[in-house]
Amino acid sequence: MNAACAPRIEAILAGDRRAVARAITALENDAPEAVDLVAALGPHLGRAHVVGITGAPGAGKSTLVNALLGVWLGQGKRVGVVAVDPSSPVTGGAVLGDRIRMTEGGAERAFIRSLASRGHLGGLSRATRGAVDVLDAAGFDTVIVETVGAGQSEVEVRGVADTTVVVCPPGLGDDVQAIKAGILEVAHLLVVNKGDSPLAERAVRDLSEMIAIRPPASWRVPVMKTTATTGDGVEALAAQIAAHSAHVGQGRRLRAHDAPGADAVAAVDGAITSRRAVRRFLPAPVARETVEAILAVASRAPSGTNTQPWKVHVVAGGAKAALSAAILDALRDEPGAHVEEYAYYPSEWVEPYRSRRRAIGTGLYGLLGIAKGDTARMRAQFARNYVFFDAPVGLVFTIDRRLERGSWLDYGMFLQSVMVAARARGLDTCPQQAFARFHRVIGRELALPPGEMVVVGMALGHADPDAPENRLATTREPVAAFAAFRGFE
Ligand SMILES: Nc1nc2c(ncn2[C@@H]2O[C@H](COP(=O)(O)OP(=O)(O)OP(=O)(O)O)[C@@H](O)[C@H]2O)c(=O)[nH]1
Ligand SMILES: Cc1cc2nc3c(=O)[nH]c(=O)nc-3n(C[C@H](O)[C@H](O)[C@H](O)COP(=O)(O)O)c2cc1C
Ligand SMILES: [Mg+2]
Repeated sequence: MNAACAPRIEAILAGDRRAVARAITALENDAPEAVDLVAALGPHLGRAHVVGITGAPGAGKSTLVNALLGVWLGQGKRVGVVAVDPSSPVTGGAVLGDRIRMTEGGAERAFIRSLASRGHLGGLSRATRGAVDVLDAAGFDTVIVETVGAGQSEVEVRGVADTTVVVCPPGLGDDVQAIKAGILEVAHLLVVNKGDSPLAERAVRDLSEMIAIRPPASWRVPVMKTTATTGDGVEALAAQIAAHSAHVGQGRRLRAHDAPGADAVAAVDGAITSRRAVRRFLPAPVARETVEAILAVASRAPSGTNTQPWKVHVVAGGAKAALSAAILDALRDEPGAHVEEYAYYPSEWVEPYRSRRRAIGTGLYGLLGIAKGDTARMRAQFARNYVFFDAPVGLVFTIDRRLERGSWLDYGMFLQSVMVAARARGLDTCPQQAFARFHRVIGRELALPPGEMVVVGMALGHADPDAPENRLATTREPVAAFAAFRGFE
């Protein structure tokens, strides 16, 4: 966790509604602090019982959520609700929370929040899980998550919830097979809502038959009937949800490895897209075991005929300080005497690369308030590379010089894997080609055998969230600009 998070975490843990709302907004917007926030909440999770309510559009999910909210608030519970991709105003579904005012003190004990789908892969799933975590940490006894059960989202809710309730409309008709394929897999409870419909009884029968032919399991999925609009069957549903909660115990969702699909997408994409080159770190240390775990994961990167061309020299504490000092001495005393062994950049810049490269320089110096032409400050900023931007851990990557260009391809994959594995652990990095220039100094300080060539350095640690240089937002070309598709349609 980074230090700046601490007061916010305290406020969330204390149940401060504004802190809760703000944290969820940060998650929804995929704000940079979101990753740290989620990581910091980790130790405080697992007390709430999380109930996922999913099912076809218009099945009556929101009406049912309102009814359940009424039941639980009536029992004196604190209840949070997260509605994912809620009904558009056009379809005019039930308004979440319109029952709260009917409960004494309900307004203080309920917290309702909608999350809009943003379209970026895995983002909604991540935001949903994060919002649930925030409410869990804030001390809500029960957290309800409403999602529309189309495509992947049932799977999503299963990973987020302890208990998943699938709401079916009556009149299942020929859809039964389709429902069987998708829904039964995720449901802990099946509910036929709109029990006031003449078709409801038939739907309950059909679903019960399906359940009956399933192989025996420790939890047999009950099929229930509710009329959410009148409240019929809702207390019985609440009782069954409680029974399931008792069956699985606290925090099932945190142990749920049975539905990796959408969760994995969110986790992997999150680790990749939240990575950025961090250029100021907090002093907070990183344990050797953590670095070893990251390198072990990264070593699963592919390489041609499994050649594994990477070699890593990890420095911290005195070793890191000594390396930094030696390079800074060389930079000061003999700046012209050190050049790369391999060309990283072309000797002459052409478009569009020149402009992209310039944007990074301009952006960084702009954030730091370094004026154009202020070469002294630019140099000083550049020199910060050699203290690994204050990171507690520095890595120097080397390669056997007998290897060819193909191995450098492998090397890139390894480097990215290191950075992504770091991100997955809430850590930040900066890959640093700047070190290649000082390969002679590095070779001397680290006693590298002559056959090892310095590829890059890398800073590893916890980003300083308040540092202007860490606010550099880099852009990417859209897929259409760099990928050509043929033969689709
Ligand atoms: N007759 C009857 N109507 C119901 C019942 N439950 C919900 N409805 C109605 O069904 C419509 C849709 O209800 P919602 O609760 O908005 O359904 P939803 O599943 O949340 O819908 P989306 O969020 O748009 O997917 C509303 O007009 C509700 O009043 C019920 O038990 N009986
Ligand atoms: C191999 C490699 C070497 C890099 N070397 C440096 C470096 O020496 N110093 C530095 O500040 N940034 C360095 N960067 C960071 C890039 O400037 C940065 O990745 C790029 O601007 C995109 O920004 P982002 O990583 O924040 O998305 C390097 C990146 C890579 C991949
Ligand atoms: Mg709804």
